[in-house]
Amino acid sequence: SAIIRREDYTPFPWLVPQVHLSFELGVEQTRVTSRLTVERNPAADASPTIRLNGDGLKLSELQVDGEPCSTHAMDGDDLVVTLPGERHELTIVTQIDPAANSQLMGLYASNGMLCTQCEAEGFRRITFFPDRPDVLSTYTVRMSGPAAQFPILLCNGNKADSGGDGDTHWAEWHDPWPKPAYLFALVAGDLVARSDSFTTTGGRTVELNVWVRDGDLDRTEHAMESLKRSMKWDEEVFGREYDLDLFNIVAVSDFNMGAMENKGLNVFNTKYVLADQETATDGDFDGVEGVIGHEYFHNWSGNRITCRDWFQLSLKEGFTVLRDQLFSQDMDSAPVKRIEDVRILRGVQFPEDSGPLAHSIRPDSYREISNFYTPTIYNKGAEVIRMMRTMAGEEAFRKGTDLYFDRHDGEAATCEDFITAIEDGAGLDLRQFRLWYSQAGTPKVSVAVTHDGDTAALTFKQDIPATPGQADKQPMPIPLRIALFDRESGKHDGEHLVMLDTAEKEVRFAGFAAPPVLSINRGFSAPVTIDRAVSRDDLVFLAAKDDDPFARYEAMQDLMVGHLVSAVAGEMDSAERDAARQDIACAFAAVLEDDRLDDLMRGELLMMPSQAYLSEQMLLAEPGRIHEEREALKAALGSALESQLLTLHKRASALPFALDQAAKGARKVKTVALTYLAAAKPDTASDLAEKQYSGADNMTDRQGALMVLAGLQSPARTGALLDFYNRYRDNPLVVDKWFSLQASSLHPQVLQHVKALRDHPDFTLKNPNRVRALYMAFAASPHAFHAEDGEGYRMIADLILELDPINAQTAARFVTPLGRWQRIEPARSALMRGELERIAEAGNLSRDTFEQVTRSLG
Ligand code: HT7
Ligand code: ZN
Repeated sequence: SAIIRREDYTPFPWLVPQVHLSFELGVEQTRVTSRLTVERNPAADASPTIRLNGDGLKLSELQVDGEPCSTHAMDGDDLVVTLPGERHELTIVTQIDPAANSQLMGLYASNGMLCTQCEAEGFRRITFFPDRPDVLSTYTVRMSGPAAQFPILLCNGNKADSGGDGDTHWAEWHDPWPKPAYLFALVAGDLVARSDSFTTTGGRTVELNVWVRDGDLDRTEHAMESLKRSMKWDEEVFGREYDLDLFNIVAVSDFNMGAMENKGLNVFNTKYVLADQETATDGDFDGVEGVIGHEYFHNWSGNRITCRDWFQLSLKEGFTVLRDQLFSQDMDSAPVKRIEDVRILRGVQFPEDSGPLAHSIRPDSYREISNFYTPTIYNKGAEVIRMMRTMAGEEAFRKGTDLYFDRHDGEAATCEDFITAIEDGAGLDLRQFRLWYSQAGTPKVSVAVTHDGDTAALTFKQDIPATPGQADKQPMPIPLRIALFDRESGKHDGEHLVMLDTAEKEVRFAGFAAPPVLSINRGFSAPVTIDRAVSRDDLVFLAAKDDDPFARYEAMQDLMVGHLVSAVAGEMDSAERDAARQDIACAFAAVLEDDRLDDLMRGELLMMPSQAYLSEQMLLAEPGRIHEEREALKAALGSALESQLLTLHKRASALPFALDQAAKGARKVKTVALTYLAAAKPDTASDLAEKQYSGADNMTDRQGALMVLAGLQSPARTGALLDFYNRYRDNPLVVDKWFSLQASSLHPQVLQHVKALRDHPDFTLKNPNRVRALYMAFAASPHAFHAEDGEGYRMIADLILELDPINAQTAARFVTPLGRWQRIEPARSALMRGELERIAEAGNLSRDTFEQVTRSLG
């Protein structure tokens, strides 16, 4: 398959101002009649032909200006029509089979309903069309079908008309806002809605609906409230109002990603709509709020201004992730949200940036665009724009985004357009900063502190590692928020923003009679790793005293990471190990006792660095050793702090259920306490977890307890798992949790459990949520996925081969864990590479999986 390059972009030679679509809907056969008005594009080179993309389509009829066409040819899957004049009308008829569409791209059937997913290139599976984001059209859509099977007919925009004759009914929809084909959507099915309304500052009353299957309605309140909060927040914080009279959200259970921002008709994975106390954890509630916000915010950052081409994907995704992160910060605990976002970035994006799939946030080439919906485009993309905000300040940044929205409204824009608007509106010089868009790799910043007389000097160095296709890098501007603490008073006299924009830099600060303690990258102001020689004493100091919550969290993490990395490397004798563990236990004790902390933050400070993050700190990871040392540290802390952890668990258990931060925090620390106790005192923890499980009146407590039990070899384990399944067997999202908990557990027999679960009657390769629930959880499990004999790797490779013909997008995502082979010790590395080679040799691979496997092999 061909490589598509950013530098080859040319505008499309034709404009398609109007599209009329007519769908005669059926689950096994849908007939699509498309009427396109096409005009020559004055801004492009003229062409005698128009290329209409198709993917697996059969042409039933083609007319040009009402006459059968004889001047067309197929070029692969595309339809190429020769057109003599300036303006024509094309009529195209295709027949498709939604029930056979297991890829879940284009028009597909899910649970008896019909829905679409068109981003990035799904529209070409419905009808022949210039399926590229820079072709914007106004859509009028007629849908007709059996009224009993599809009582609800939804499409983008506003409903213009509807009617019926006998058993068949129809609806006509019109979307006044020109849009690219990837934002097209329709839904037909037997659905019910929670309805509400929102009045914009401009006085427009918007009808809001959340559509779900009958029986799920009482789990939609949180989604609706989140939507209303999002609409209000975007008006207040970014000055963006909604622009239609209707906003529909539909939940579907078969979906490749989280949700999709189709104009006026967002389609969501049920996982990000349905939530109630009994079946959703606090994390699930937060996920619903975040994704509802994200898709809603796309109405401006994505729909009103879209992308010129798919290389600009981060223009809408990076910016919208930043917007949803800021929204959730404002709705919930800002410091905790920031810590969670950094944890995701470092757990997922940093490994991508240091592996064979590393790419810049504006890539130069791809084979399959679906492979570029990555943590780099999304999360690093958000961090890059967040740095602009840090450098500009909030007010000036808002001037920049206002200018961007004004200047490019209605356009298909580029990242360059965004940067220029921020430069002009916020008054920044971003010439050198543009390197963040073109250079991949996580910069490493080293810093040393020296002290002479009354002056402290900080010496910085930056180094950006080589990544595939980019051997040499240039220094980038790195905004580092820092503070220098006086050891005596435990205070600092103000924060500084250091711009590290050269390979090396020295910055001096006067007024320090003694060497200060450096707090660096506060708030995680730049997506970099910090390398510095820092004493455990200084980390303990910062862990207790730093007034920046992220920096305090970071000090706790560094304390544990420092110890674990040395322990894994075998650099510590037992006395040194004891001393390190004691320091960490002291820092934990301080956090447990600090009554100025809320429990949400306390939970973060007590969180152990993840296996993925620890592996990232080592040149060649030894998964087994990291896992052992991590568990040993947990056990040591559980032992040293047993009584405090028990007290914490008891105190937190006394709080009744509520969705406020205090109650959420209490639930969080309860399970954190259990995990440490489980490592140290499995019997005590098993009893406590069993009680927490059976007494739970909410899913957070129940799932937390079950997670702990699932990892123990205790007699209570089987009973609790069985009870959980029987309680929730009719709720697919909770059954997903049941699969995940077992696949990610600390139990030594996880491999066998996963094999058995693969044969469970509720397992299916057709539902991405279920596949991810079992196998993504498994691929993240250190001891099972990385089993020494390679069985875990073999299982993931087998899954990829079996899933690829069914759902290539989902299959390709499982290549990533095997792609870590270059960063693992030699024996496992060879086994992982061997599995990648086995996949590569299989033949008949999808473009998605082929691209990921070849890139991963390097
Ligand atoms: N913009 C949406 C992307 C998306 C997607 C991409 C490929 C295949 C399936 C997909 N479903 C949704 C989601 C978002 O970022 O908002
Ligand atoms: Zn998005």
